[in-house]
This record gives sequence, structure tokens and C-alpha cells, in this order.
Amino acid sequence: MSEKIRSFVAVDTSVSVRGELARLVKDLEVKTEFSVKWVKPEQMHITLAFLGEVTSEFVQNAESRLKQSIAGFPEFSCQLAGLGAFPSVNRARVIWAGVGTGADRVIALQREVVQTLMRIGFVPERRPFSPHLTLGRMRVPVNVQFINSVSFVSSEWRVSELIIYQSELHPSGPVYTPLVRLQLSTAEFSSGKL
Ligand code: 2AM
Repeated sequence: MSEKIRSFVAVDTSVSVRGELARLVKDLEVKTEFSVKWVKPEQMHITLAFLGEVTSEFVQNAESRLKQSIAGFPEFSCQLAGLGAFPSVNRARVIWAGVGTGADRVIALQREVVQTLMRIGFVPERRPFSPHLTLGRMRVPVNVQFINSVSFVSSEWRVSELIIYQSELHPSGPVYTPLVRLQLSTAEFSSGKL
């Protein structure tokens, strides 16, 4: 039986946005008196679909299907804005940064990814997709009302690729490794230059 790969489909930010996120986390660390597992800024991403444990054949199949389905999906600009918590600010298990500019494109891209993967057996989550970038996780629910007074707006970056990541769980925390990078379409930009 082929070995299973824990994986997910995501989009990344940029080097400078990761720097901004590192500063944000430093600021939040000072403001939290409870224990939070902060995501390392270099591992932060916006998840579009969590695939779970899948075979390498599934990953290859997903790669070729997604390559086709996103071939016409144009690159777009994105910006993080605002902080939020899941499932609620009063009983938070996750603190996240929201998506401002480009949120509609992230939602459209997520829909495209999910619809494509459903054709090869992917079972999507029932809850509606809420675009976010996870900053930290708590073992027990806590009140994080303080995030309402933290203002955060990142600089803009260009989302130009989809990434299928492998997630390996270690005692020191998860390690995410890109397995596949799929380019979005640059057609919008090149057409003007032709
Ligand atoms: P998140 O984006 O809300 O943090 C890798 O674990 C990524 O897949 C994380 O970014 C995580 O969510 C996302 N994910 C979604 N559903 C998950 C699940 N059931 N278990 C683990 N990760 C999940």
C-alpha cells in the first residue's frame, strides 16, 4: 500500500508580508498572558483546501487536474487586514489575520480548487470558507477580546501560484514542505505587452 501524505492546498504571502507578520506576532505575544502556539512566520499561509492523508497518486492527480483548471485563473493582488478568532472571540482556539483586498479572488480560487478536487474524490468541509491566515492556536478556548483593539493591515502582494504542501507533524510543531507549485495565469499582464 502506498504511503500516505498529509497535505493541503494553500497560497503564500511574500517575504515582506512575512516580516510584517513576524512583527505582528511579537506584538501579540506581549499582549497574551495565556499559552499560544504561534505559527512561524515563514510557515504562514492561506489554506484553500485541507486534503488530509492522501496517496502520492492522489497528489499527482490533483496536480494535473488543478494545473488545467487554474490555467485561466489570473494572478491577483492580496492584502491582509484585521484580526479575528475561531470559533469566536470569547472562546477562541485560533487567532487569525483576515484577507482584505483580494478576498473575493481568494474565495473564487478556493471554489475552483474545491470543485476540481471533488471530481477526484475530495470531500470538502461543510462549513463555509472564510479566508484567513492562522497566526496562533490555543489548546483551550480563551477570551481574546484584546485583538479588537489591534489594528493590522499588511502591504499588498501578488498571488501568482497555488501550492500543494506536505504537512509533517513533529513534537516541536508541524513542518510544511511545498510538493507542487502551480502558476496562475499571467495573461492579463502579458496581453498588454504583445
Ligand atoms: P488553518 O489554515 O485554519 O490554520 C495545515 O494543517 C493547514 O491545513 C492549516 O493551515 C489548517 O488550517 C488547515 N486545516 C484545515 N482543516 C484541517 C484539519 N482538519 N486538520 C489540520 N489542519 C487543517
